[in-house]
Amino acid sequence: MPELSEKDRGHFQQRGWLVVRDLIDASEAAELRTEFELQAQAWAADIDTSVDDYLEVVSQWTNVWEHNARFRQQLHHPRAAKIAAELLTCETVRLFHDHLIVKPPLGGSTIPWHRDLANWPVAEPAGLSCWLALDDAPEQAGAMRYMSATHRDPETRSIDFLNESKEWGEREQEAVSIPLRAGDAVFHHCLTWHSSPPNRTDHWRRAYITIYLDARCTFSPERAGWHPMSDRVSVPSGAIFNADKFPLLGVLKKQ
Ligand SMILES: O=C(O)CCC(=O)C(=O)O
Repeated sequence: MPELSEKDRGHFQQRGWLVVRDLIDASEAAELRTEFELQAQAWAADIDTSVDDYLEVVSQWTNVWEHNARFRQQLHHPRAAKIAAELLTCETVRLFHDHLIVKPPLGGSTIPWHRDLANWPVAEPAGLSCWLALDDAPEQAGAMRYMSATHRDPETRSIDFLNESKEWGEREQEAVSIPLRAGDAVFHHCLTWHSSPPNRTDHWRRAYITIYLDARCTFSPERAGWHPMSDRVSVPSGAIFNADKFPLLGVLKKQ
């Protein structure tokens, strides 16, 4: 029984993003927020600093699943991986990496327009992100923005996040902002241009993002510049990713 309707799958194919309401329920979102707070305290204690000082400086963490059992459980959420496989029209998906991205009250920077694949050491355009809202994320809180249908545009070189931003000119008006409630998720294709503004509310904006690849995707370090995941790869260029660091997550049909 598929998780998504044909209409949902068609929406993703056409626009390059899809909102899935209530991927997790309110109590699961609250659990993940508490777990984040505990984990942030532990990370701060590791470097002998207060959690408040730590969170003033650090706002992104990758491979959270390796540090925290509750996020590991979330990673294995059966619906999320199944939806990813349905959207990628493949039988099995693999984790590329997870990350937590946090924008504090009245803080966080603009994440400039970019496409994910341009920065990944992955050969095939067969990946997507599941951006799961842990807090309500209305437009003013730094909600995700997309340029619909740009996943169909030709591939482009990577954007240097610190020094450049793609300007859309008048086309900026076409950008869609995706306000979410805690527990909702938006899935976006690895070629869809996206960005997010700073958080202008007095609430936290925390998101847990899982990046899925079609399990057949191959390592291509030549394709992107330095990427933090490349050090975790133990196979040669052109080979399928090693499952110890890039585990299989969703199987629609055994291969
Ligand atoms: O969380 C954000 O503000 C940006 C996330 C993003 O760019 C991504 O998930 O690819």
